[in-house]
Amino acid sequence: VSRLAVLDISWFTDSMREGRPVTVETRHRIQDVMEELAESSEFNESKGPCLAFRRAASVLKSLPSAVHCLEAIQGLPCLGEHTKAVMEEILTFGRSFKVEEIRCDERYQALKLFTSVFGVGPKTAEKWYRRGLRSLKEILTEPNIQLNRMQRAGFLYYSDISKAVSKAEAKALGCIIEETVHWIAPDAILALTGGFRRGKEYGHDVDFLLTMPEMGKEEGLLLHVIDRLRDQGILLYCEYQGSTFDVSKLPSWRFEDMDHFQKCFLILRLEQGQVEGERGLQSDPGDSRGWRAVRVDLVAPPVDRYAFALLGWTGSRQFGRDLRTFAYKERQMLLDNHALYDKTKKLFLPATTEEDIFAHLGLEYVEPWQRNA
Ligand code: DCP
Ligand code: MG
Repeated sequence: VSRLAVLDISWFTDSMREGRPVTVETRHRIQDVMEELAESSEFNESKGPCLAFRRAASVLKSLPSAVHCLEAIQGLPCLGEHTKAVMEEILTFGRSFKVEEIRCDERYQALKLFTSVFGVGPKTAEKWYRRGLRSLKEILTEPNIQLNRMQRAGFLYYSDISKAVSKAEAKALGCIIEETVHWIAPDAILALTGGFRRGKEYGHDVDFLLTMPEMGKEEGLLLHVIDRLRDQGILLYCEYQGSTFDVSKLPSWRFEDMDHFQKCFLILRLEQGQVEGERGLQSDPGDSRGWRAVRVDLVAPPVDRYAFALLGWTGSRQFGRDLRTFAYKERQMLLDNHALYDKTKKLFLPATTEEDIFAHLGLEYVEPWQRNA
């Protein structure tokens, strides 16, 4: 909601009128509009348009310079009629009437608010909306609403976990996780993944991958780590999911859901003193608690799947989607977070590093910081 409030693109028309170049910031604002349209399509279960708007945002993100005229967008890939029409509106009038209409829509506002709670997906949000609920307060005070454990944690830590996590905070959590994992198993393999591995300054959570050098030894590791975090008094919430990984299953190139590795979704307590730098914790001014709650994901694949999991969990979501589509359409290969399968040779292609996977695909290695599609 706060992001919507700051999204005012009227100044953009002034730049156009005065012939000033449109800055990188402009691009971010058009990207934001595309993301909002994608989100709105997602709420309407329009998968096609949703992906089209996300792809458009991604194309804009990758441009070396700002778009400031209609001719410039004509030559761009992945921009369909719908997307182009919206961009045309923005470039001509400095605003998108369609987006403005969406922003004012009661259902969109409610669904966006409800899904901002950890544990609340579009289906639950829709259900609450249909029951006439419009605010978080109404949900908490409605006697007939049964929240599950994850949603209760989502509401309890709402103000902390809806605040961005900084790089310094991610680093501090990295130290805690590393110390915990290596205290249990000194030879465990651990990696920071997600947006922070791609070099992002801020994220919504911190993602880690861990495994053991010997196959099968990773099985009890995650539960040990959870126990140890609990013993340290920093485990505020834990949702553990055991492995449902089936080695005989072919990878799915349309893979969008969660993978089948053992994992846990956590909320951890991070102390001010553990975060380096002047600014320390990302907390409200005047908040003197000295700690904040942070969302952390830990995923534990077997070591022979580690490279695939690392590639998948490093993201970005759009980069993963594009890579899987490339593998399928250009190489007749199926790629997901678990494996790579060559359909022509009818063979699983093993990989111990991400470099191996790019090599199998006949691609040059792409560094994590270049994967922010
Ligand atoms: N991922 C995936 N499929 C899922 C969940 C995650 O492919 N069902 C991948 C893509 C993401 C990465 O894992 O880039 C990490 O997931 P996050 O949702 O944490 O996304 P990011 O870390 O990229 O961004 P942020 O946490 O800043 O929102
Ligand atoms: Mg993340």
